[in-house]
Amino acid sequence: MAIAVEEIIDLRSDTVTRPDAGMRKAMAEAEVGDDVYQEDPTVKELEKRAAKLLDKEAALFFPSGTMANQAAVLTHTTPGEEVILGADSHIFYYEVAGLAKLSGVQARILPDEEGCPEPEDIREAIRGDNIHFPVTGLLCLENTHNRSGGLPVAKNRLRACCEVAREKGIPVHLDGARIFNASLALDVPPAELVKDCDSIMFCLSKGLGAPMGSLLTGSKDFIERARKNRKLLGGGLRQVGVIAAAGLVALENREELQKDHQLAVKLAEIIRDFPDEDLGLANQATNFVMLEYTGSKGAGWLEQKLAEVGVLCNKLHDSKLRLLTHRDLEEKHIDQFAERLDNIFSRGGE
Ligand code: TLP
Repeated sequence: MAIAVEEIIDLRSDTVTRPDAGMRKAMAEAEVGDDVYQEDPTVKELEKRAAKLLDKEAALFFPSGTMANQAAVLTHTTPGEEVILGADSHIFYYEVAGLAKLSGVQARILPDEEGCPEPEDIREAIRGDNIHFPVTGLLCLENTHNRSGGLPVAKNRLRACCEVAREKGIPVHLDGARIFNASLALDVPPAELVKDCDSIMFCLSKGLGAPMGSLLTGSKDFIERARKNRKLLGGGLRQVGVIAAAGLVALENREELQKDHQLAVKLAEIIRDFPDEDLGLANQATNFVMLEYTGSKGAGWLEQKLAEVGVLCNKLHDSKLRLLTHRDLEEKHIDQFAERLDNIFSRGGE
């Protein structure tokens, strides 16, 4: 029996959010200038706002989170150094080996299934003074942690990791693509959460709904050096105030991420209570829901079946699907998800 798919329910990522009417209006009315000459007033305003929000000296606008992360690594390190980071971190796992290709550094990966490496593992990984060893140049952390299922990393845990690095004079970069989700989930102001990190990247184009853009924040000196590296990476932009204007609106959406977290709880309950014994909830945190499917046909089969009934999600590995909530979804979409999932299994999963 074919199901009429009235509306696609896109749970692949919070990156699928589209700019709303208010954002588009702000974009149309934005004052602009040439940002390579640092003459775009809207970009400047956004950078000022971002720095203030995280209590850092300065900020720099980037087209994407990946470019901002890579520019941060490039700015903190010297080729031939070693960077310590989680085996499941976005910078290591999803950034096309940029560490090696762009910065010429070696990755020293540590277990981070729970969202963050152990401070003791970091301590052991930091290189000592030995003629055979590379120099440890940087520690990278991530909050919320994508591949562990959107886990928010507690303030004290971040602090403990940063302290180990600081003792050895090693800078810390935080991939805070979803730092405002972490802040809401932990009920800790964002500036306090990132206090011990030297540089922080956060994204406007995920749950906050902007069409593109990320900010890198840190000291004035660091940001000036990062500006040159952004140019090197091809990220020197011109009249980009039209995009920064959307970013300023996006920053006002921070509290609304709470709605995404609530929808994720509802989605998780549906999955947890689902009567098929092969299907269950692996975990839920912030706006992430991880569905576990242990049936013999595999999670790829379920991903395909869901797509056929208009539910899009991403397979994370053999038995897990990743479903993210975001601002373009409402409660009715979660109800529709439940109906469509029911339909797949009541048809015997054929
Ligand atoms: N994450 C995307 C994909 O790249 C996997 C997603 O759909 O979750 N850091 C973290 C923690 C991220 O989750 C992402 C995007 C980035 C950096 C990169 O941001 P963009 O996509 O702007 O380059």
